[in-house]
Amino acid sequence: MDMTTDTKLDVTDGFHLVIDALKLNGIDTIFGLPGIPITDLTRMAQAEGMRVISFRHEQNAGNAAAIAGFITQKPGICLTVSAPGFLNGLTALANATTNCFPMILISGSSEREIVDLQQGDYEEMDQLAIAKPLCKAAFRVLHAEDIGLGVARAIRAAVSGRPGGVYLDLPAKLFAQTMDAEAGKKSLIEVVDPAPRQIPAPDAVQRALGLLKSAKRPLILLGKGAAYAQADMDIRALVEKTGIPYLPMSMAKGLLPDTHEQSAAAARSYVLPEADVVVLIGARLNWLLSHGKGKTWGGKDHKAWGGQKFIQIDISPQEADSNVRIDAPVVGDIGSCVSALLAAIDSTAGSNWAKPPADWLNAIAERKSKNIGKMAETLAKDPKPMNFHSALNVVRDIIKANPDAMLVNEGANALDFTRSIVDMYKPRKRLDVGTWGIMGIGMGFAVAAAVVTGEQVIAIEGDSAFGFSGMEVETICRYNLPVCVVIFNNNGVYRGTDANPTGGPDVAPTVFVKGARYDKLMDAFGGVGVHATTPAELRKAMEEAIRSRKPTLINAVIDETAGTESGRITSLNPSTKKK
Ligand code: FYN
Ligand code: ADP
Repeated sequence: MDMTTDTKLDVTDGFHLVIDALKLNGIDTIFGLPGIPITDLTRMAQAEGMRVISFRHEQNAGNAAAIAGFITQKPGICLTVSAPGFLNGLTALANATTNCFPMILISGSSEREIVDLQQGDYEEMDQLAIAKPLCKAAFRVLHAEDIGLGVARAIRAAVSGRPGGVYLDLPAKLFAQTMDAEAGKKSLIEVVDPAPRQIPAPDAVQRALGLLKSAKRPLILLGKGAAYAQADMDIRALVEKTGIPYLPMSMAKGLLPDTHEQSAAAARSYVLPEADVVVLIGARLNWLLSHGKGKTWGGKDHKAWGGQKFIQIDISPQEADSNVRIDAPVVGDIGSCVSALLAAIDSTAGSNWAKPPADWLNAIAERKSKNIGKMAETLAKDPKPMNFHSALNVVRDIIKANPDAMLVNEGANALDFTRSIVDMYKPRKRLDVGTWGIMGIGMGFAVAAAVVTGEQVIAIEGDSAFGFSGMEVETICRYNLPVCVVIFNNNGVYRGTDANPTGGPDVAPTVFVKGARYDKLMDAFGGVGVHATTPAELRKAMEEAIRSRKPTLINAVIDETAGTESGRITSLNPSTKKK
């Protein structure tokens, strides 16, 4: 036997099996940060044609992966080094799980034998155990031949059912393990139907339909689950066919254009307590909806039920009754549920579906036009110094002229004012702080939005919020991404006017350096930094950023007295919170 053929047997290794498994499943981008033991993995992934986006801090890479998952319905991949890098990625993993964004945090880890005996390995940590309670599923792969399986399980866990964050632990030793290339190839799994449709039960659909028919003051609430589902046409058809007014939650803005005549966004505090039947589509009755009860919903105190009946469309069967009774749960994927509801409407009522009573629609229209009129008045003012409204009037025009642009938004006042002032025209364009109201998503989301969509990104940032991920402006410059960051700089958290009551040398805890020039941060990395003190300067700079697609950071100077404590959620501060 000729021994030379044997020694020439093709081999593969753990590094390549990870890359091949991801590629086989259509995953072409990794967000991460190189270091021991995954530096070579990032190099090899790039050599194999994957896009590898390197960040300055893992939390930002993790946020990028999470939002890439939301935009694409494919799990976003975040790759980190062991212990400290892994821990830095965990906030993003937990946030992704909380928000139902599919992502996979892949971390290198230290040697199991040493970790388990606590012998003090380099970056020793039992990462799998720590990740478990913070994500939807967690797996560890010990043998190269199981890499395909581990990746397949991670993908299924991330995107099937209610999406979420998944942890995949890859010990350092695994990467160098070799195996026969052909056997390696065979060990990989191309996941078939990773997020299977879940068809709602016909009786659940009929129950929902019956309730809807009985409604005198119906309301549809669209959440980010509805945006995630990419069932845009059917959702629009349901809204328009039934004529029911709808309220978009923050990241569902644009699912139908905010200028749609059935949008009740500008009459929010009127419709919630007045509605008699509410259809929740991919929205949870959590704190953002006052748990479905209390004064927001017309209850006599914050614990009291307002009398509404609820239909809830959700993929998670456990979501119903989490806060108040759900009279008609419809469990399934939103695409299937909405189309089943549409079909049921067609077969019972055809084109004769009775639109909601005119007095309900007229009352909403009246509130809306009053609020919109008031808003228009405020936006028309040109105060000196510039305030949130006059600055956002510019952003509003820019988004209207560029409806494909991705809008990233974080802060307190910078978040709340942007949400109500800046209309969105297309689905999944508004990316923000989500279920936790988390700060720090800004630059990670901006990078991912640019990388994944290729569209212009506009990030509207409070000056405090920006600080959490600000160093990633270097990443934005390095990859030459079309990101325009606008910092609403009012010299502090909420505003810049707090004083130290003792008169001591330290400034108040909420106050930053006055007159900070964030724009110079961008100059340092070769991007375009602009200092804007008027709406005209802001407009010019934003228009130029969009025209040139150059990385741009605009330091928009806002009146330091503008802004309230915690924006619209002041009441959640313990000193003002209701007992
Ligand atoms: C909305 N509104 C408008 C418009 N859109 N008026 C005129 N024109 C337009 N287009 C009105 C709307 O009717 C409300 O007025 C008000 O503007 C605010 O609307 P919004 O933002 O939809 O409503 P609200 O009450 O703030 O919503 C509650 C919430 C929201 C909890 C869903 O505040 C939210 O998403 N918050 C997230 C906060 C967060 O996470 N912060 C980060 C941490 S900050 P009225 O109807 O008169 O009420 C840490 O400190
Ligand atoms: P919002 O904050 O906008 O109200 P939430 O994050 O609270 O939105 O709610 C999203 C809901 O959508 C979750 O309950 C989740 O289970 C559900 N969801 C996510 N994706 C889908 C889908 N494809 N089909 C059905 N429900 C989904």
